[in-house]
Amino acid sequence: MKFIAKLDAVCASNQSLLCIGLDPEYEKLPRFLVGKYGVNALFEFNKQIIDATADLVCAYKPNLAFYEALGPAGLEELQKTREYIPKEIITLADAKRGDLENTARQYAKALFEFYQFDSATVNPLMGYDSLAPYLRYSDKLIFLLCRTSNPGARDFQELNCEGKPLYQHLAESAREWNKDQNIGLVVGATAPRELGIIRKTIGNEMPILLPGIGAQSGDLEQSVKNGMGANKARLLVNVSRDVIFASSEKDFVQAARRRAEHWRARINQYRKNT
Ligand code: OMP
Repeated sequence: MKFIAKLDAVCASNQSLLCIGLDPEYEKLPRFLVGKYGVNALFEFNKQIIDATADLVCAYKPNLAFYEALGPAGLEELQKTREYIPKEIITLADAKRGDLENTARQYAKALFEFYQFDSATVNPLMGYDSLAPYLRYSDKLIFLLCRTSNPGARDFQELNCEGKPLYQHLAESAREWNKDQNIGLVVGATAPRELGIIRKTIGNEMPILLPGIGAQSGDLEQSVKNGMGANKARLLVNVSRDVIFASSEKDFVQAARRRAEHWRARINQYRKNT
C-alpha cells in the first residue's frame, strides 16, 4: 500500500494526527522497569506505551539515536519495537540520514527492507542524487528536513538565497521531485509563520511532519491552522517527551495515555475550528 493511502486510512480511523515519538532515553526510563529488564526495558517501555495509545495515534516515530546509543542491544530493541507497532499505524524512522548515492542506497535498504519502516527522516543538504535511492521505494516516504524546530534552524535554513529563504527553495524542489507522492517535509511547530509559507509552496497533498509540541513549546494552534493539508490532515503532529515521560512512576502508562488524549483532542479542536 502506498504511504499516503495508509496515512489517510489511519488518520481517519483513529481520528488522529498525533504521532508519538518513541525516544526512550535509557536514563529517563522508570527505574522499576530498568531494574527488572535492564537494556530490554527499552522495548518493554515502548510496548506498554504502544498498548496504551495505539487507538489515539496515526504514527509512531522512534528516533534511532536512543537505540544506537546502547549499541547492538539497543538496535535489537529498535527492531522489536518496529515489529510490535500495529500494522495499520504509520512507522517513521527518525534517522535524519544524508549521504552520497551508494551509501544512501544502504541506508535506505536498512530502514525500508531490514527494519521495514514505512517512512524515514532524511537530510536533503546533499541534493537530489543523495535522495534518489530512497525515492525508488515508491510505497515508502521520506520526510526531508525543511525548517527544523531548533533555534539553530535560523543559521542556514533562513538564509536569503536569490531572494528567498533556503527552506523555501527546499520546499519548491521537494514539490518538483514528488512524482511518486513519496516525499514529505519536516517543519517545526516553533515556526508557524514559516510553516504557512511552506504549506502554500507545496500545496495540499504533501504530508508535513510537525515536531516541537510539548517539551519545545511550539505553537499548536497556529501550526495546525497553517500546516494542515488535504482533508484537514496530511499533518503528523509529533510529541515525544511530553507523552512518554509524563510520569516515571508505576503509573507511567496511564499518564502517557492521558497526555496523548489531551494532544489528540486539542489538535482535533483546532482542525474543526479552522
Ligand atoms: P520532543 O521535543 O521530546 O517532543 O521530541 C521531538 C522529536 O522530534 C525528537 O526525536 C527530535 O529529534 C525530532 N525532531 C525535532 O525535534 N525537530 C525537528 O526539527 C525535527 C525532528 C524530527 O525530524 O523528527
